[in-house]
Amino acid sequence: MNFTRGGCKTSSRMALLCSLATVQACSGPAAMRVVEETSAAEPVGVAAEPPDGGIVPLPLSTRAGSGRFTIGPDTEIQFTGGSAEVAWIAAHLAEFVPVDAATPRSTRVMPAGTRAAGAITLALDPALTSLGTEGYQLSITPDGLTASAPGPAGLFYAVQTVRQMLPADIEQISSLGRQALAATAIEDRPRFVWRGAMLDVSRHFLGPADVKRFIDMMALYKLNRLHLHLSDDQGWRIEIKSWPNLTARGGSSAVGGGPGGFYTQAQYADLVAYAAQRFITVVPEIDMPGHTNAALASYAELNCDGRARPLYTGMRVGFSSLCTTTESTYRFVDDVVREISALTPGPWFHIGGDEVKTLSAPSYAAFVERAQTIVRSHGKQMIGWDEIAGAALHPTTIVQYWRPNATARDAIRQGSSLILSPANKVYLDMKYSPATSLGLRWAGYVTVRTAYEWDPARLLAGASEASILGIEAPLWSETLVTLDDYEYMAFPRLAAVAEAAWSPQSERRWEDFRARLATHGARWSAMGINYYRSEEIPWR
Ligand code: IFG
Repeated sequence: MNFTRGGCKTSSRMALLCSLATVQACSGPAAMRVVEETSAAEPVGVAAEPPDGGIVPLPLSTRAGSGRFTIGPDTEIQFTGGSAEVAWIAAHLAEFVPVDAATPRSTRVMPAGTRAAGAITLALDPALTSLGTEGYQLSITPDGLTASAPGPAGLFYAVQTVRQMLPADIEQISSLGRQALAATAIEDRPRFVWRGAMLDVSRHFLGPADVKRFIDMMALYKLNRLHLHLSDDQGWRIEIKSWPNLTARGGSSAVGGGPGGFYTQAQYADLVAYAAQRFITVVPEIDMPGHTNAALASYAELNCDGRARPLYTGMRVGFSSLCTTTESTYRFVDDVVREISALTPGPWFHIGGDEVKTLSAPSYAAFVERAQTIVRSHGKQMIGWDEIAGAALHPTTIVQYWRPNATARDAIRQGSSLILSPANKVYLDMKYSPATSLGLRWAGYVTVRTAYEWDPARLLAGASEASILGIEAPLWSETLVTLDDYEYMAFPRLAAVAEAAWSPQSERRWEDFRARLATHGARWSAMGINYYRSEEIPWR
């Protein structure tokens, strides 16, 4: 019986795998064979050669070996470094390793330290410091497959690489024959540390299960930052216990007047944990002082005239602002930042700061500086859209560059680190072409090639590689309602962004990328991803 991965259908399977893995983890270095009861036999044979070199993002270095390593029903997965994290990664890999339909198999644990020929080994090796915290080595020979990394993130990324070497149909849980992997030696590590996507869950709300599906898709491409745009004019999407009306009223609507929605604090914490398990750090954004109509509609005291605003379901921007001259605003900011920061293990809190048209420059700068003090008082580093560079920024504050015709001069002058989100290259709510029904076009049409073919280190004069943390692709949801809509706009362009953020600039070529990406359409179909079959890619 086949059923696709992702979503609740497979969570019971994953729970089984994890429980087995956790049991193994406490026995130190262990080998485990994790299989499950599968239904009626399907032919066991050697599957077609896995897609040759279809890995995205392109690894730092790949050397072909000779011969092949066959993964079959008897292949053991062993892991060393016995942490629960590594055990989970082994169980995660076990989801993609072929299982034998012939006979149900129980779990077999090999004595610690026994290396069976033909085994898959995941090994933590702190000595591999040259690979950085996210790098890994992958050695595939006829005798076995070994992934080594100085930290668990590298092992997780090695598994994503192995996953992409296996045929697309491993993405569906079905019994498969033996899989042959070409002998290969890979050494890999990312160019940039910030490889992200942003979900605007405010214009339209996206439920927790859909956000988890999106996280699964991000993980396949080694993305590691999920920025959640949790508030805006049209909706407040996270429970704040000290200001309950923010969700009771501010969370009750959306663009177009739909029902809206919000995450309880427990649901937000669960999303943060789900992302962290896949080495993705959640970055919460509460946009301020602008883009705040949902809050202004929820509490009269946040408005300078003391009158609560009506809910807003349109698509205009720039008309709203917290009242920066009343102390209740700063009590509000402090309470919101405190409650969300307590639920957010990641080091960052994003205050937005974009498109404030109703404040003078000095009033805006004074607000940003006060918000910065509040964010830091709760132990977080502040991030803001590039307008915040008009204020005096703390050295740890990060500027997220988005406006194509801006220069980020003030940010560069202040020596701020930058996240690059140029709207004319990575705003995934931009239409692919005039024929794209979803999305906007104020920053121009963004083709897959546009999203791919640029060098982050040469985008902004004065912004050298050292000041660039990396890239983040926003998905604004004025016109996106369902997960299908997000998937349509995100794929294939998010894979292009992932490679631009991970792979060496000198090795990146559009023609090579599009040929490699051509094999991913079948994988996305197997995963149930509603991707855009761009005519730029020779899908196969
Ligand atoms: N700009 C606004 C977003 C959204 C976007 C849609 C930023 C930082 C246009 N601000 O991008 O709220 O409306 O493409």
